[in-house]
Amino acid sequence: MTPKTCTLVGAPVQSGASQPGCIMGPDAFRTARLEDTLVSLGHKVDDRGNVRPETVDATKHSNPAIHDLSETIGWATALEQAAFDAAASDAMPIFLGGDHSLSIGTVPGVARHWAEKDRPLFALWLDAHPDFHTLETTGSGNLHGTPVAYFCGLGGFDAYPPLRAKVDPANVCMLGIRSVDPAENAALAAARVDVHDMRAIDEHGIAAPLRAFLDRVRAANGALHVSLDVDFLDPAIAPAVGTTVPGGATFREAHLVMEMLCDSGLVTSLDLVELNPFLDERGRTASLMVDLCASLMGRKVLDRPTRRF
Ligand code: 5AB
Ligand code: MN
Ligand code: MN
Ligand code: MN
Repeated sequence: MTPKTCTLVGAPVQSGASQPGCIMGPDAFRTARLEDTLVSLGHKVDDRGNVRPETVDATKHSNPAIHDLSETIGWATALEQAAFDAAASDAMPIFLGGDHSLSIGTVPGVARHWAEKDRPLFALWLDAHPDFHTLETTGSGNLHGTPVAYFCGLGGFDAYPPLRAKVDPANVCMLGIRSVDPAENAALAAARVDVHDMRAIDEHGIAAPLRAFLDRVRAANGALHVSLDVDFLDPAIAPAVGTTVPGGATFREAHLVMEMLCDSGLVTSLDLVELNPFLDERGRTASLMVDLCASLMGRKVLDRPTRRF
């Protein structure tokens, strides 16, 4: 793949999850040699260190389950600007989480950049969960369950920062889904999001829906943001996450997704999220996430063009 400048943006957010630990995520990715790995693939790396959240006034919501709303808004505000700046430099921003509430900032930030360039933003959501709750429907009050509904412009987010650029829900594709709450199920159907649950992947494989989505991105001259939640992966290979769900993507399914994304040349930004190093076993999940990033950024088994059958 053509060499890029990868801009690393640390986002040690943990206010959106129920268990502490994601605060250590960016340092674990650095310890697992993300930078050296990208350099060995021929890329330049610009590590901008960690973002710090804005301070916002205490905010209350009528849903009593919600916790850490002001802190999460503070992160989202700072990350929206950091993501916009990182995308504007024409590099490849890689956001190091942090829990998935960081996408409340990163996706709108890159969407604002691409809106200015008149290119539609598409999003590939690799996750066990659709993260499609609004502030009204979340039962756990864990705000890492809300980013997609927010950046797709659904109602019920008066407390979050006003969206400067939204993502059309028709431009979102989800793979690996296997835990959906009833309110999310209804909202996903109404918004016509392209959701592929693990049952569909078992039956048809993971390549077919991804290929169809990438064809749509290419036809629209779109930009593509990829959001990789550790719990997309099967917990047997990726234990370091607070929200494990059995029956996730295998090692090869996950690498195949990354290899196909690499071949497509369409990916313009990436979130690596939900890594909780406190729950890891000798760094194996952090290392697997770095290896998946390497596949996305050009690591190949054979040094020759991919054969098509
Ligand atoms: B994650 C659940 N739907 O709302 C909720 O890990 C899980 O970013 C959300 O995908 C999981 O609490 C959020 C039950
Ligand atoms: Mn998630
Ligand atoms: Mn998840
Ligand atoms: Mn999670």
